[in-house]
Amino acid sequence: MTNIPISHPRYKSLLIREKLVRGFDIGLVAKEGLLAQGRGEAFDYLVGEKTKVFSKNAIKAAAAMLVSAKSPVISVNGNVAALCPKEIVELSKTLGAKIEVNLFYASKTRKAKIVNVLRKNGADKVFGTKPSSSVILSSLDSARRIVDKDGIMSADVVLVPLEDGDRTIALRKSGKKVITFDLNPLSRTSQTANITIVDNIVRALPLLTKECVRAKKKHKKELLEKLQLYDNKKNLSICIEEIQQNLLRRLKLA
Ligand code: PTJ
Repeated sequence: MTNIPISHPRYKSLLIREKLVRGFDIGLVAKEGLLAQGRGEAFDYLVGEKTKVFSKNAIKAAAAMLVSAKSPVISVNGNVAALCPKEIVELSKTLGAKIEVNLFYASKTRKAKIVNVLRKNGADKVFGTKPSSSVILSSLDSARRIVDKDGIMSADVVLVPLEDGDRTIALRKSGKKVITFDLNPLSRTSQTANITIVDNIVRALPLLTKECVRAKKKHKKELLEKLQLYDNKKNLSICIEEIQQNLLRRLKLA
């Protein structure tokens, strides 16, 4: 692993990049996953590489939705497995949620490695590996259409971090609620999910778990009221406006 000096102004961002590169080297991450990380980094730069108020609002709404869910499922891909396997397992244990591995660039070997890393980090069971449990999610042509009948197919709420737009739409069409982490507020996933957390998953996932611990102590009625007040489109507009303001400030400084 490259030695990144702690004094580097973008030390944290470079560490995240290194995690991805290592994930690629050990076979967790698809080549295309490195490109996805680059896209994420660009947007992270634009939002200021911090958890903003709009991210915190989405995290609170996501916690309310996950804690109120009957059967929440967390979908894991290569990038997520490389960036935050321990944190994913922690969230699943906090919620009693299932974890399913679901890949866009399907590969049996990569799937097995991802399952392995999740198990090493404490996951008891990982769905999405048994061909006898596989079913097809309709309205979707990519490999992501193959889901587990006892995992994603049985879920009422699905957390799909770093996702491609097609599946979010297909999941919504099948009646499921979708929560995502996506640094790009303009992506189709961001625009079509019920709740979009525009933040780096590395920063925001531990915050979501903390918020779920808090939400579990609240009455369901209070959580549902909070959810009704949350407006994803409005929250995304606030995020886009903030990016615009950041850029305008730069223009004035130049
Ligand atoms: O492991 P696989 O085969 O399932 O493939 C996973 C990737 C991520 C390659 C696949 O889902 C893909 O191609 O995704 P996209 O369409 O590139 O979308 C990924 C989204 O995640 C983009 O909008 C990025 O901005 C965003 N993103 C990337 N890194 C992060 C992120 N969002 C939050 N935190 C990040 N660290």
